[in-house]
Amino acid sequence: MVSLTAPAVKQAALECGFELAGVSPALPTAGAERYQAWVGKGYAGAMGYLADYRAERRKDPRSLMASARSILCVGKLYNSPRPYSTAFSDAELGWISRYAWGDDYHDVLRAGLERVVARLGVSEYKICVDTAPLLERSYARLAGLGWIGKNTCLINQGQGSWFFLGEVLLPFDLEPDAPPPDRCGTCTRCIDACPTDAIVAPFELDARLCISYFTIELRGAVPEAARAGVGNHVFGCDICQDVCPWNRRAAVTEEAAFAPRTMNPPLETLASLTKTEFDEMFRSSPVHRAKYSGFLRNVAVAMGNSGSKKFHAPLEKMAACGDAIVAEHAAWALGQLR
Ligand code: B12
Ligand code: SF4
Ligand code: SF4
Repeated sequence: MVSLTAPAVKQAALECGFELAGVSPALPTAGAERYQAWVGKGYAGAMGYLADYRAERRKDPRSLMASARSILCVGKLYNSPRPYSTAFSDAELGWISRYAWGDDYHDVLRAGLERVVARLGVSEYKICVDTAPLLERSYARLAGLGWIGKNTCLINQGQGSWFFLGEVLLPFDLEPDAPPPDRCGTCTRCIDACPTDAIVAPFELDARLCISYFTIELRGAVPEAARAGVGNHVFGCDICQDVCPWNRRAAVTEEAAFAPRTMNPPLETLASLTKTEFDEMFRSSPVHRAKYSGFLRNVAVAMGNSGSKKFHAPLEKMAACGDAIVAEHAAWALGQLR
């Protein structure tokens, strides 16, 4: 068992495959007020899990583990040495966002954090990766992992912002880290580059306008007015991070599970996938979250935005399919190409 001091706990995290590690107290933060205001403005859209009873639990990490005193916050890089979406102009290819090129991060981070607690020898703990009602960016900022950028992503001065967050709630006091200063300064590149104007103010994102929300979280129809802005994105969006100066020399992961498999496949290939082929192609990938129907919906929108007449035939086929949402988006896309 490792002696339970903050340096030892962070060292254990670094040795278990995390590039960033820091400690914050398990107490309510000012982020909770920002969050309440964000939900109050309706920015969560149809992501009911952000606005329901779990919103209350987000105010205090002790709602997840009553005995929690400290939070070990970790960051794990997923960046690959491949070009950014902003460097691509082939509209006949779909864009899958960088974080989804390899295996699903939830399992990878959880397994890494299980190794950390095993090494520490603690028996009382709670591991969180994304899905728990915990304000991950707020606590990671307090733990010194980075500052919250105007694009709302957590950015680390040395590593950039291409990293996932995970946490372990622990039942003992550890010396906390301090948040780093905001290094966005007068820059507004992310706000200016967002094609759907989803960053409605610095540090404030209206998810109802975000391509990531449309292509991953939203079930049902993408609002028609927003479809042109989605471009060739078929899963997620990287633009506000691609343009960030802190990602110009961003660090690259060594994690084999995040090695890129599917990045910018031809839209025609994606449109022809059967459900079984979709499951096979995106097995253990985050893309699965969009579900088959949602993914084909995204492909139809991207085809409509491509300006390419060669997509007439696959779109005609989609417009005649039994899935009302896919069919409606394909009909819209055909209208765009005409
Ligand atoms: C819902 C959600 C989304 C939504 C809403 C995103 C958003 N910005 O709120 C959508 C679907 C749009 C989304 C998109 C993405 N997401 Co997301 N998402 C989440 C989730 C589940 C909850 C976030 C949340 O509570 N949002 C509500 C807002 C209010 O909270 P917030 O962003 O945490 O923080 C805000 C305030 O608290 C405030 N704030 C807090 N403290 C402070 C302090 C100071 C000084 C300031 C100025 C501001 C400030 O700033 C923020 C903006 O309002 C988290 C996991 C989690 N449990 O936290 C992942 C998470 C934030 N997502 C993540 C990722 C990777 C993405 C994408 C990059 C995926 C992609 N490529 O498409 C994009 C990035 C889009 C973007 N610019 O944010 C990572 C972020 C890692 C990082 N380095 O920041 C997380 C942490 C998941 C994880 N475990 O790794 N996501
Ligand atoms: S992820 Fe894309 S759509 Fe969402 S805020 Fe960033 S640039 Fe805009
Ligand atoms: S692009 Fe500029 S304003 Fe936006 S997060 Fe990066 S440094 Fe901050």
